[in-house]
Amino acid sequence: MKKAFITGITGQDGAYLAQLLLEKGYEVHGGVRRISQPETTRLDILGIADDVQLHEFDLTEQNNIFRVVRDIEMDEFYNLAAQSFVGASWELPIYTADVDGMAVVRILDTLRSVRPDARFYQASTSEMFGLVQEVPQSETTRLYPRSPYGVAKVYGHYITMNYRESFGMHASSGILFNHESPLRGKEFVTRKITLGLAALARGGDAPVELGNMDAKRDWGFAGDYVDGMWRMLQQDTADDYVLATGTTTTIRDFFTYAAEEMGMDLDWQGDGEAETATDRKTGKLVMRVNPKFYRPAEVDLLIGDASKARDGLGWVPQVDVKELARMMARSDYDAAKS
Ligand code: NAP
Ligand code: F7E
Repeated sequence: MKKAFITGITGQDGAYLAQLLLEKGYEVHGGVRRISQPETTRLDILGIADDVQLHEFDLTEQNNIFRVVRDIEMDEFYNLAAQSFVGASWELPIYTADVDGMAVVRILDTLRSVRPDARFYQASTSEMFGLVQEVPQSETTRLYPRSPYGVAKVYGHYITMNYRESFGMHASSGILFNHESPLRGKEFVTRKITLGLAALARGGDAPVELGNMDAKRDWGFAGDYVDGMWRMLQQDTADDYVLATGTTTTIRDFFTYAAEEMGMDLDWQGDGEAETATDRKTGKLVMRVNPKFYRPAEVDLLIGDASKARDGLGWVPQVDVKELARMMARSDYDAAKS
């Protein structure tokens, strides 16, 4: 039986990855931060909280990393934990640099000393492309991060590559474009939209307040993406791979797809800060712009070229953006019933 350790097991990807590895017969261990009220909601929703072994773990503590690497004879180490909210990274730049950047070398260096044969996965991100230098973006596109989050992740990405090249470690980075699900954190734009629309469809009257409606993202389903992570670590040779759908969509269009699932018929008016959407059927205002959600620097366009993952890993995403929006809106609507 293979053993895996997942940092960030209580997060969106951590929960889906744990589920996938359990299905494959792994013994699954995960790191959880010590907080006053342990939070395993996503593991509970997937029905796997009792099937994984949880360890107190914070990426800022070198001793935590050392102890789990020493005590768990893991075959695979997935580093999914992060301060993952781009918007917060301008308020927490130093913390973000530590957790999303420096912590990666803490893990790699510990693995190098204690468990050099363990395979390592680093959660790199399309945010590293930032002000994109090429369309679509692939593994060879020049990086130009636009947030403290993106900058920290660039360090994590390059140090992973460096330990692979310097010490022959089996260390891979997945450059993952946005991936979402009903388990997505509530502050990310897709989930914020589907939660807000579900509340409106259930009789609420608070419009969803959003920032930049013109940003474009390449959105896929998180369940597909964790399968890609696992595939990377099954290769004989470690490498870096983009995972993406190859389709890009504005925030406005994602909103429209989710609203359609709620039976709404939107009337879009105005632009910039004056943009609104009203449901023609009920006359309710369902979206207005609030500039407080604008970012100091924006990533305007992301669209990935995942042909290396398709050809090398046999990885093909199964869920398109419309289906994703419908899945998330339906899930939030059903949950709002109870
Ligand atoms: P998420 O839902 O925000 O989960 C992040 C996890 O990291 C949570 O379990 C969180 O624990 C944990 N964590 C945060 N700070 C920590 C610390 N100091 N020590 C230990 N654990 C800590 O993120 P996600 O969407 O699953 O993303 C997984 C990874 O992929 C992240 O590294 C993210 O940056 C990266 N990524 C995500 C996407 C995407 O679209 N989802 C795309 C590319 C890359 P708590 O539950 O205690 O907060
Ligand atoms: O923003 C715009 C916002 O916060 C997407 C993380 O998983 O994916 C995620 O980062 C876009 C941006 O995700 C609101 O300005 C408009 O252009 O959902 P998001 P993100 O920043 O793309 C990458 C790949 C990661 O690696 C990250 O960890 O939506 N937007 N209005 C808004 N965004 C939010 N959050 N809230 C709004 O009201």
